[in-house]
Amino acid sequence: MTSPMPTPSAPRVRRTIVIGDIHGCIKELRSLLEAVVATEDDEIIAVGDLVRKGPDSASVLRWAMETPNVRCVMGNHEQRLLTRWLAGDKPAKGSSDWEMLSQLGDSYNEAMDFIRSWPLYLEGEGFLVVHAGLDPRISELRQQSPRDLITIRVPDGMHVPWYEDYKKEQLIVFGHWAKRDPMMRPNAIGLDTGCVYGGALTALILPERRIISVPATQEYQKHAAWN
Ligand SMILES: [Mn+2]
Repeated sequence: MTSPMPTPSAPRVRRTIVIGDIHGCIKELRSLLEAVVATEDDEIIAVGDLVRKGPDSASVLRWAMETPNVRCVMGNHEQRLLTRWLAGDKPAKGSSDWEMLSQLGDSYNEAMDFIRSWPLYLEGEGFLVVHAGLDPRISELRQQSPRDLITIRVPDGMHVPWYEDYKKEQLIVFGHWAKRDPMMRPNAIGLDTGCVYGGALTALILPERRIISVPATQEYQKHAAWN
């Protein structure tokens, strides 16, 4: 038997791997990175909400801090953490924030400073990564409100999700809205498949638009309404 000749290698396109809402699910994050065969040549972008709700936010933050090819955009949970930290509020003993603080120990301030550096969105070749989405009635990205970028689902005064009215070509990759399955449209891809609720952790590989998910190993928190 002859083995097939290796095909002459085309110039390798750098992959961008976008990862949905992690919420402290370090185990699933590690399996997902294995499943996509992530290397240091890949650009990895986390869509926000790396922390809270789940089992080990400290380890997820450490991973993001220590992996040079990882970038993150700001989620609503990071924003809330930051707001409290900047106000000098200490998390209540026994809360999950307190647990994260104790686990991070001396690196807690460093971790908060790190989160503070995360942008509200990241743009790449033909795509934009943002935690929640944007108001489709506002065409200038810079005029979007931080609140919308971080929390939007159904825009004020509208009756449908923001992406129903989003008509531009640029692909928006987002998280925040937990669904059973990734939401796939030509110009919008939603990656929050509710890992912390016992769903799955999902990655999108660009530019090929391949989806890879790993199931949650347990239901870390109850989700009121899957849809
Ligand atoms: Mn969120």
